[in-house]
Amino acid sequence: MKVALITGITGQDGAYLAEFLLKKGYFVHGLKRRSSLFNTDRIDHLYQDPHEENLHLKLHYSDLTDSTSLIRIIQETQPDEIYNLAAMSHVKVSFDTPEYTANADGIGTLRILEAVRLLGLTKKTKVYQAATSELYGLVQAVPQSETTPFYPRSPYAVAKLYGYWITVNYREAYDMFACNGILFNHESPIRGETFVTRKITRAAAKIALGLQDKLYLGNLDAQRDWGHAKDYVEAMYLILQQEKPEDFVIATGVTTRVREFVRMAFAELGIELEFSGKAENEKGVIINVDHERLEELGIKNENLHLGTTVVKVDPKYYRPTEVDLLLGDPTKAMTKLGWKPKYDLPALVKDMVHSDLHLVQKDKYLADGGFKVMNYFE
Ligand code: NDP
Ligand code: GDR
Repeated sequence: MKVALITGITGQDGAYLAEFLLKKGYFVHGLKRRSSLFNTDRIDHLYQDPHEENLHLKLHYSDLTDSTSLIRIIQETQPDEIYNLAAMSHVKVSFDTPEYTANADGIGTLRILEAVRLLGLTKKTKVYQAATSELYGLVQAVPQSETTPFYPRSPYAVAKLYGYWITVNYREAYDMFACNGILFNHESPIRGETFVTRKITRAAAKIALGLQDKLYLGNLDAQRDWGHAKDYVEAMYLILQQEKPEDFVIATGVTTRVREFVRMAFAELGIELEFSGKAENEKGVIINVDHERLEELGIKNENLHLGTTVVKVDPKYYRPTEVDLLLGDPTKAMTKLGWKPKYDLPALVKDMVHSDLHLVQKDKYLADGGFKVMNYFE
């Protein structure tokens, strides 16, 4: 039985990857951080009581900032493959916590690679490093491929740049099977609620059901190459199954503005929006409501009036330095890995909106019953 160790198993990608590897027959070890509340929601459906026989999934307390626990766990688990997905992954938050971000995302990568080397596992253990399209930052060329120069634009991206190069260096210096997956944005129904796509799909569902009045966003002009996380974890696995360790761009090859994503999400619920105004004064206003569609979705809300502003800009969501345009060229992955995404953007939006509608319907039920429902708008 192959053994995998996933750092960041409680995150979006960690959860999908764990499910994928378990289906392939792997024994999966995962690192989780201690938190004051349970933080395993995304993998609860995979969880096995450690007292069970025939165990396939085991969680270990650790942290990417804690070398000794990483060394101990890698020694105990002797993994064939390590997927280093753990990170402080929010670009905007990295401007607030730059030092911690550098420690976890940059030096954390070194700690994993160095543990493998110290334990004499360089010939046994393959390492996947979660690199990112944020490395391209300030646009040098489009579409962005494995040979496009990097120009990181946030403490997060700078930390990931270190992670990228230390992975290349360990591959070359110690002949390790260590690879970077340069993944472009990928989303899903279990995407963190403060990333823009999930913030939008959740708000669209809440506004449709009357649990929220407005959605406040930052830069609506940013362009992103959005794919589905389910497709992207498959690429991570394929990258480690190659004969030679190499780095790969994983992307859809299509880019879309944030504003258009908003429009698509609301349209999925039968609410048509029009945007007017510029920069901080831009607004998204309801210009049509498809009542048949609302009925079909079980949505009853008398307050969805034409002319109502439901989207506004709040400059607090702007970043000190922005990444304006990401558009990936996945040719190498498609040719060498045989990787091809199953989801396009409309299918991704549909998946996310319907999942959030379902979740928000539960909130509505509670709210109608007089229970308090928390609304976090970050
Ligand atoms: P998430 O933010 O959903 O998950 C991050 C995971 O890392 C969580 O399990 C989190 O734990 C864990 N974590 C954070 N800090 C530490 C730490 N110091 N020690 C141990 N664990 C820690 O991210 P995604 O799943 O979206 O992304 C996975 C990886 O891929 C990240 O490295 C991200 O930077 C990178 N990436 C993501 C892309 C995307 O579009 N999703 C694109 C390109 C790269 P907890 O649950 O306790 O918070
Ligand atoms: P990103 O994702 O920074 O690309 O990083 P995010 O969804 O946070 O932002 C995408 C774009 O949307 C703009 N934006 C907003 N973003 C957020 N979060 N909230 C808002 O209200 C808002 N309004 C507009 C942003 O300015 C940005 O241009 C993600 C993370 O998963 C990283 O870990 C990963 O490396 C990259 O994708 C690839």
